[in-house]
Parts: sequence; structure tokens; C-alpha cells
Amino acid sequence: MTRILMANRTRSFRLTRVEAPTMQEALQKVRAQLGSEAMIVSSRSFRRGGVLGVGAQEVVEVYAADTRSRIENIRRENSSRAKPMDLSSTVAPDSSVQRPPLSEAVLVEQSPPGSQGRHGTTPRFTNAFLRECHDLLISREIDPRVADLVVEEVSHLRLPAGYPDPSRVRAVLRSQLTKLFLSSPPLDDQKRPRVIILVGPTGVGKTTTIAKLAARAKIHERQRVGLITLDTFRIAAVDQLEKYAEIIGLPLVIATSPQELRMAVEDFRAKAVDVVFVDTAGRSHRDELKMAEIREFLAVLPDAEVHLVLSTTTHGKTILSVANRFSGMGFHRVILTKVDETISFGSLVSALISIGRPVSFVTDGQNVPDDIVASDPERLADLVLKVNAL
Ligand SMILES: Nc1nc2c(ncn2[C@@H]2O[C@H](COP(=O)(O)OP(=O)(O)OP(=O)(O)O)[C@@H](O)[C@H]2O)c(=O)[nH]1
Ligand SMILES: [Mg+2]
Repeated sequence: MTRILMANRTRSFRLTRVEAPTMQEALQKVRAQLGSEAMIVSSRSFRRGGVLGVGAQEVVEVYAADTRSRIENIRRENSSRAKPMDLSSTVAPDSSVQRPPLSEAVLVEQSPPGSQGRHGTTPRFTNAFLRECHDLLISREIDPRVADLVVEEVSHLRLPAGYPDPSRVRAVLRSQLTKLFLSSPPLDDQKRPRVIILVGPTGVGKTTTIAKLAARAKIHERQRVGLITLDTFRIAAVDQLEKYAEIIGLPLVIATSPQELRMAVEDFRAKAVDVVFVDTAGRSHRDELKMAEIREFLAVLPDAEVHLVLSTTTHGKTILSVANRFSGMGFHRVILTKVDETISFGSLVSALISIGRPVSFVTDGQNVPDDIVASDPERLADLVLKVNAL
């Protein structure tokens, strides 16, 4: 099933040539020599020997490049220092999304000078219930400006007298936090096929999430599902999705150019496929060239739903800078992964507000297809407070 993938940037790599009777054996040789992240640069098959074509043997020749140091660089880049958070820098607004009034205020509001005391406690909140609310939010690593605004909202409610009941504090905060997040109404699901593309930095869980979504669409919703991968940079990446495709029983097409992508979708349309999931290679948000490549692919599918996948193990400051760099792709939704590995979801709240796109799904583990749920503001509030989370 593996098709041979042509890569176009080869200058910086030393090429290794292998020969074998079949493509499968040639790829095995490449793997053995260069590891599973080798990049196939070119391949051809020809016949050798024999007389007048009789007795000639099929030979497959593959040139591959060793990308191990490059992959390491990409990984290092992604885990490098975060930029300072800039709450005023937002991605382009999505007119289909109704932003709650409080979140607009968050983007412009500044904390009054000296507003943070112990654990960020605001002295102007003299009421014990409000102080308890504020302390809880700060302990969840929520930006103090956001915490101030949420507590300000709580202060307009009729507050219980006496020592604050912790469960009451959480209930009130849950309902206020819910207002910070956008709901995620379904995108146009009348189109056939719906095309759902996942983009995002390396290693955040794009391929695993596609496998989860695709399996659920097929098994639970009984939809006809197709898979396309644009991640032709590494053999291992294609193998990964190919395995899922085989297990789930789904057709997978490898598209190496925007034209192939368009043709693949047309082909699925002709076969009455309901939904097509498109996997992309992880891109460092700092690599403009590769970001431009993805944009070229996206340009041929203007109706596609683009979901930006972000790992919640990334700190809020980094998340915002990643989202800003991916904003050129015009993503419609955010998918948050790895909440099972997240210590504090609170630091992401201001980033999510600034991003201004609803969260469509949240994933909480490596199990396909179980560890994923559709997201809504209540669920995100629960994640902040870690109450009944997932
Ligand atoms: N704990 C946890 N691990 C996850 C989750 N989602 C994905 N992973 C793991 O994260 C790792 C990377 O997942 P991939 O799906 O390969 O990530 P990717 O974004 O496709 O990576 P690239 O294609 O290399 O950019 C794998 O080990 C996954 O099992 C999650 O929700 N929780
Ligand atoms: Mg992947």
C-alpha cells in the first residue's frame, strides 16, 4: 500500500542508495541503515540482466536521506523557550463565533496596580467568599487579570454569608468560568464529504487524534470515512497512519502535492464518502517555509474545516505564540490534547481567550478511539477546576 514519496529538498542531506527485488525489501533496507525517520528522495524500478528481456530481474532502486539530526533539531526548536505572553495579540476573529462579553473585557482589562497580594489575592476583595474564589483561581495558575475579572463578576451575585463553603465556591466559579469559553457549534456538516484537516506543531497528537476521530465516525456514527496524509516527510509517519487505517479498515491516500490532495478528495466524493480526515506533518511554528507549504495545500480545499491541535502540556505563553503563527492557516477550531498529562490547565485560559476560536475536542490519553471527547465550555471550566474533568 505504501506509495513512494518524492521529497524536494535534498541538498543538505547525504543520500544513501539501496537496491532490492521489491519495494518492501528496499524500504526495509533503508530502515535498517538510516532508521525509520529516513526520507525517501526518489525511487524507480527497472529490469536488469536477461537476454532480449527474457530472464531479466526486477530491481527497485531507492535513494534515501538520513534526517535524524534534522528531526532532532525540529524537536529541540519546539521545546525551546517561550516568548512572553501578549494578551493583545490575537488571531483573526472568526465571525461565526459569538464571543461572550466577559472574554472581550479580558483582552483589554489591566489589573489595577498592586492588585496581587499573597497568592495573587486582591486586597480589594474584602468579602471572604470572593477572596476564596480568587485564591482558588490563582492556585490554578489563571492569569491574575482573568482571575480579577471572574471574581468581579462573582461580586455581583448574592453571596452567602459566613465561612465560604468550598463546594459552593467551586460551583459559582464553574458557572463564571464557563462564560469565558466559546461554545463550539458544529461546522457545516451538510457538505459531502466534510473535509477535516488537522494542523499543528510536531508531536502534539495530530495523527493519534485523527485515528480516534476516524474510528469514532466509522464505528459510532456509521459514516463512510476516508483518510489522506500530507505527512510524507518521514516513512515512520506514513507507517503510523497506515497502521491505524488497516486496523480501523479505512482507505488511506498519500498526497504529495496540492493537486493530488484535490484529486484524492474528489475521488472520495465520487465514492460517496461522508467525511475525510487529512493528517499533516508536524510543523515548527517558527519554520515559515513549511508553514507556507501547508497553506498551499489548504488553498485547494477552501471549504475544509481546519483544526489547530495544541498540546496542553505546552505552557499558555507558548500556546499563544504557536497559535499566532498558525493563524495564517485560518484555523476554525482548536483541539486540545494530552490533558491527562497536564498539571495546570489554568495557564491556558488567557491564551484560549486570546485565540478566539472554540475548542472542538479534548483528548486525554493514547488509547484509540476512547481517549477523546467533544469539548464545551463546561468541560473546559471543569478542567480548570479539575472537577469531574473528563
Ligand atoms: N498522554 C497522551 N498522549 C497522547 C495523546 N494524544 C497523543 N499522544 C501521544 O503523543 C505522541 C505523539 O502523537 P502523534 O499522534 O504521533 O503526534 P503528531 O502530532 O502526529 O506528531 P508528528 O506527526 O510527529 O508531528 C504519541 O506517543 C501519542 O500516543 C493524549 O491525549 N494523551
Ligand atoms: Mg503525525
